[in-house]
Parts: sequence; structure tokens; C-alpha cells
Amino acid sequence: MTPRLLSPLLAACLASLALPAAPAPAPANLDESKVPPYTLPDPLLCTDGTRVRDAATWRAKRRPELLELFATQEYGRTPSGRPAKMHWEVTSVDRAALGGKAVRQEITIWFSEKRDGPQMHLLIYQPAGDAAAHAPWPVFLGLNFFGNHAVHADPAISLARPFVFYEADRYRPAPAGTPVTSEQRGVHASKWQIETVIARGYATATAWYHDLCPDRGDGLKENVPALLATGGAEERAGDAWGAIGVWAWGLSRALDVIASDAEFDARRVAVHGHSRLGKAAVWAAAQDERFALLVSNESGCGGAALSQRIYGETVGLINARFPHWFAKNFRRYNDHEAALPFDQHELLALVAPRPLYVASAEGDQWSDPKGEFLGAKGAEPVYQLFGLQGLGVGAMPRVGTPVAGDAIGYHNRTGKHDVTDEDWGRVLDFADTRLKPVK
Ligand code: GTR
Repeated sequence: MTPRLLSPLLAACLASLALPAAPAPAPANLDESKVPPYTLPDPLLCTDGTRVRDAATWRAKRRPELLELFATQEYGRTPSGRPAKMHWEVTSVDRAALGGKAVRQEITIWFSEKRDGPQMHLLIYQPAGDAAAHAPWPVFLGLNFFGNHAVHADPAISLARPFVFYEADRYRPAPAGTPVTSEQRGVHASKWQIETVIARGYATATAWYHDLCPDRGDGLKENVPALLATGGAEERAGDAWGAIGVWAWGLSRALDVIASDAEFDARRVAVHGHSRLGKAAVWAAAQDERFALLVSNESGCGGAALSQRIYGETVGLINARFPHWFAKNFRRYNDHEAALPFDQHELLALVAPRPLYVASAEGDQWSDPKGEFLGAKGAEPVYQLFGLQGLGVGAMPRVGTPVAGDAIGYHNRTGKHDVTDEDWGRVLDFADTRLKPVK
């Protein structure tokens, strides 16, 4: 569990914020002129009023304090480390996959000794052939929405256990017993760009997020949260984890497995995620310093976007629609964002000094592109403690113009809520100079 580090005064203060009796949340604001005035908390100001002036104090004092606040007030506490009986096995390998360009591996990770118990299916592609001389590979790791078979049309990818099916880009619960069919292969291939990532000299690893915890109201009663007995969405303790915490934990378990394979460079694993899975990636990178780089793609509310702007999706709206995503304590801040003892720029700051890329889309105002830019910008004072400048720009760049300083990159592309080849191109350019082999 994360350590208990809050001052008794702050803890008492937070506990006194009663859980409201769930009134309907205020509707979303999408008008910049209606963003209320707000003061962002200073990431360098400790709860005891002292100021952080160096990286050592940040690490020893302020970073653990913020982690504790995010755990207790937003995402819930993360059980520490991997379960004692976790084990894994490579279930398939093809050294000439994708027409000889890639090595494809599938690995099953069981979270207990029970082979019929909670398990996650990891799919990894890495460059093959002559390129193999460049191993160990840096890795992009991220969870997927629709099952591993959706990230590429490769017919050899095992089909996920189904309970959803797809119509073009949509999904809904399938009638019991509906099989996943091969037409669902590759439906999200454009969001993964696997050939491109491999051609650029990276491995790419993914698992279906439902393997960890199904994304529905009662999902916290299944798979990993059931194994660890952390409680259902309504029954759990106020600071017990929600689904985003479980997904973030799963990313760390995937990293455990990747780090055990000498073909991958455990010091160069980037974690990435889109939307709700972007929120999970941010929380994973904030907690687990083994992740060498973070990519947040339109992670929005509860991800990279500032909560206090109250623009697009809000704390109240997200908790009403997804009561299983965050800790129950987060509901204290429904329509009450000013009471938050932090804002999301401080979550991004927990990634420092590791490189961070925040990607937004102009057509995705629900995720608040400006709030995401300001989240990245607000993390800069912590990067500066490490002698890094951060973004290197003062104002939000024009749509379609990426910016990148020594440690933080940002773009706001045209188009809708999605992950596109443009997003990947910018991210790979950023990673190329920041995930260099460590000599
Ligand atoms: C939306 C939700 C967002 C985002 C998105 C997604 O319905 O409001 O927070 O997570 O789903 O994951 O695609």
C-alpha cells in the first residue's frame, strides 16, 4: 500500500468533506469564456507550508506526499508489487510474423497459482531479421480497448474472450455466448500503427484492459480486484482503488514480464494510453518510476487535463457515468473541484524527470486540449528542479504544430477523439531522441 504521509490536520480536513447525496452533476461547459477563475496548487509547496527547492527534497518529501494524496483522494490505493504467486508463460512465438518483419510473442500472465484464475494476455511485436542485431529493444506498452486481436489483422493473434462485439468502431455488450469472430480482427489497427512502430526500431506490447478488470459498474467484483478482495464500486473503502488503478497496476505487471526478457530494454519502456486508458497510463507512470517515458493521448479529465478549469468533462460528470473508475473519495469533489488538494499538473509532475508527451485533438473538446496543455505546463517547475526546461514554450501552440522541449512534448492535432498515424509520428519523433540506448 502507499505509505500514510498526510499531516493529521490535512487528513482531518479531507475526511470532513462529506460525500454528497449524488445530485445530478452540472452540465459540461464548452465555452472558454465561462472557465471560472482558479488558482492552481503549487507543486513545490508542501502541505506543511515549506517549499521544495531541490530535487532531493522533491523525491524524499513532496513526491511521496502527492502520491499519497492522489491515491487517497482520486485513484485509490494500489496494492504494492506483484502477487507472490504471479507467474507467466510464453504461449506462442513466431520469429517471422508480419511477412518476416516482426517477431510476435503471446504471453499469459496468471496473477495467482490458479490457471483458471485472473490472467492477462500480453501480445508483443518486435523488429525481426537483420534489425534483430539492435536488440535489446525499447518498448511501447499500452492497454487496448477491444482485445489483442483488434490491434492488427494478423490472423495468428489469439481472439480475446468476448463479451463485446463491434459495429465499425462501436461496441456494446454481446448476448451471452456470442463468439468473437475474425471480422473483428484489426478493427483498431489504425490506433496502433504496429508496422510503423516496429520500423522505427521499437517493440510494441499490449493487453486487453478487461483482462484486469472489466470496464463496467460491477467490474470491480471480477478478475484482479476480486483476487485481491478490494471491493465492488459501492462496497469498497473510500480510498480503495477503482478500475483506473487496477489498469495502471496491470501495466506495471506487464512491465515486470517485459523486464524479465533480455530481448527488451527494461530501462526504455514507454507507457502510453488513449482516453480512459490514457488516464491509467498517467497514473501508472506517476507511481512506477521504471516507466522511462509517458504518452498521454487525450486522457482528459482524471488524466492530463486540469480539473479546476471545469471545461469539458468534469469530476462530477465522470464519477456519475463511471462510478467504478476512481476511488469513492473522489466523489467528494463532484462540482467541488476547488476543494481538491491538488490538480492534474501535479500528477504529470510525478513523472519528472522522465520525458512526457501530451497529445490532444482539437475536435475532442470533451478532453479539454487547453487544460491538457496547461497540465503539462504546470508540471514544469518540477522538471526544472532536475535542470530540465520542460516544454520550452509559454503559450499553447497552434493546432497542428507540435512543440517539444528537453523533457515535455505537446501537440493539438486537427480531428476527433482518436489515436492516429499523426499522433504516432509525433510521439515517435519525441521518443527517438529521448529513449536512446543507455550506454
Ligand atoms: C468517455 C469519457 C472520457 C474518456 C472516453 C474514452 O466517455 O467521458 O473520460 O475516457 O470515454 O475512454 O474513450
